[in-house]
Amino acid sequence: MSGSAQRCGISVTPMSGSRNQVSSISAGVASALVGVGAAELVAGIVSPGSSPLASIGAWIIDLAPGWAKDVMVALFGTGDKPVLITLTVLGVAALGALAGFLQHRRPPSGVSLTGVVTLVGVIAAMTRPGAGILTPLAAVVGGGVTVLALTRLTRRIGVPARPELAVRPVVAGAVSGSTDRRGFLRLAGVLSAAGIAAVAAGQFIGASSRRALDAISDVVLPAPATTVAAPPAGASFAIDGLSPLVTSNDAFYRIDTALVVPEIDPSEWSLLITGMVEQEVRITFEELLALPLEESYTTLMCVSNVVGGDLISNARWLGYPIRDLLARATPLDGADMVLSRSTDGWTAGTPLEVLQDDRNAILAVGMNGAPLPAEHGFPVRMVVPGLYGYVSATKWVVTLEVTRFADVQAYWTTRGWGERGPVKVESRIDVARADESGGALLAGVAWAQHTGIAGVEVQIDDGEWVEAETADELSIDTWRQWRATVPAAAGRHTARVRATTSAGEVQTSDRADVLPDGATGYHSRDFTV
Ligand SMILES: Nc1nc2c(c(=O)[nH]1)N[C@H]1C(S)=C(S)[C@@H](COP(=O)(O)O)O[C@H]1N2
Ligand SMILES: [Mo]
Repeated sequence: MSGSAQRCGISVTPMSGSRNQVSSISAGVASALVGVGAAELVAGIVSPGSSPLASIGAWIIDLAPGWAKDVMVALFGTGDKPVLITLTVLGVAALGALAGFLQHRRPPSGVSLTGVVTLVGVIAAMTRPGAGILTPLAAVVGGGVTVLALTRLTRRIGVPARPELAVRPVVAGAVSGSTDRRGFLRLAGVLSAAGIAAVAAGQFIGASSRRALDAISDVVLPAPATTVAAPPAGASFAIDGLSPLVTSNDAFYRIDTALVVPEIDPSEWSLLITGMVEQEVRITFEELLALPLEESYTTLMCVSNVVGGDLISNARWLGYPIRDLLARATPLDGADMVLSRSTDGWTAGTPLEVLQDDRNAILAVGMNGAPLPAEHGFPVRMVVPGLYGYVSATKWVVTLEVTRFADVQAYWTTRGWGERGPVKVESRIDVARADESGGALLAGVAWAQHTGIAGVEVQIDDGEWVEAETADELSIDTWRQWRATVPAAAGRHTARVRATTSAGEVQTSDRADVLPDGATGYHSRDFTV
């Protein structure tokens, strides 16, 4: 049939059934490919970990039987990832074909199918390690674009071929004459190609930042020049429900303003020490790793930790003293603050003297024997014993500007939080329950970083304060476990705890809110004997 005779889309014979089917299937494939392209672009730009294709692919890998994985590796070697992506794209196209067919036959069944596939994409992405709040975005955008394209395209195909509709004038713009049909197929083809190009672009964009993430597992930390002894057995009580003395990286609390975790290629990272210094100093990751690194235990905590809260964790850090790096730059007289800046612009203002005294204020590269996890500041962060995180613990740190409190304000200080942020002595009850003795078992942690905990007392209801047993001190910079077995009659009780620092300061019962510089007050917990 020659198409040149018909141009204006007016026809009394709609496309035959099989032609309509070809069009609807093409529409479905094109919509799916455009959608997946949009999804991969979004994923590549926003967070490569959320690529729905890669997540579904990874899901398939997880679910696939061992032999299937072996076959993949045998057939494709290390190229199995692109192959998997290609296969998944083909699968999406096949689902798209089905959706197009269904949407044309029985709308909105194609849209429903798209919804289901989108949901699978969201779930696959959300269940990957490191999923964040932006993770579902890519799949949702992809699903939305697919639905939009699918409904628009299938609307142009006219009606399903049924005998009673054989002589029905087609709606304006519907695909009818062969020219229009060709135009339609060409449009579908262009959309499909654009979709595939977008998938490739998304993978390409994502790959560069994924390289940074892969870099974490590539980092080999040097042996510490100064090691810290393993925690003595006496520093931990074996009590169910008591916070472990050292927090695992996975369980470590996380607080930051970063919607998208900064991804830094360590080979491109450097730290600049600038501002009120005799000479600027720049140090690369390689140079930092070559320095004599020191291990230390420091308990980090957030100023937003309410009494009894869990925004506090303890780790064994590996890093280099900031004091020694500052010495290279030689701060000028009059400077009293170091404004540390993260790659994403976040800042903390730390008293200069705190970074120059003998405490373990470090540029940390290691956490519990591993490189820093991305969420905890990879490749380099600050750790400063004795200060809340918001004035000291800059993750993804790239600049230390020596300056003055009078001249600049850091991120949270401009928002009403205290300028200096020394930690306050606090204690927490993790465990309060009846025990075999007929009384109650209480246990928890107490902290006053860089001062140390001398003792802990507990109180049942409004009784006498009694001394709790403290575990051995790991370091004055870490929290300290405590436990107590106390007599308690049958019934409901309230337990309270308070700590005394090594400087003799008794924790105050005055309740203070977290704003502006940290909560105070006694933690209490109800229990029944
Ligand atoms: N770049 C950057 N670093 C940051 C923050 C941030 O928002 N951005 N938050 C700080 C705060 S308020 C705290 S309490 C600690 C928390 O560190 P963590 O997430 O490793 O526990 O990081 C600090 N470092
Ligand atoms: Mo914090």
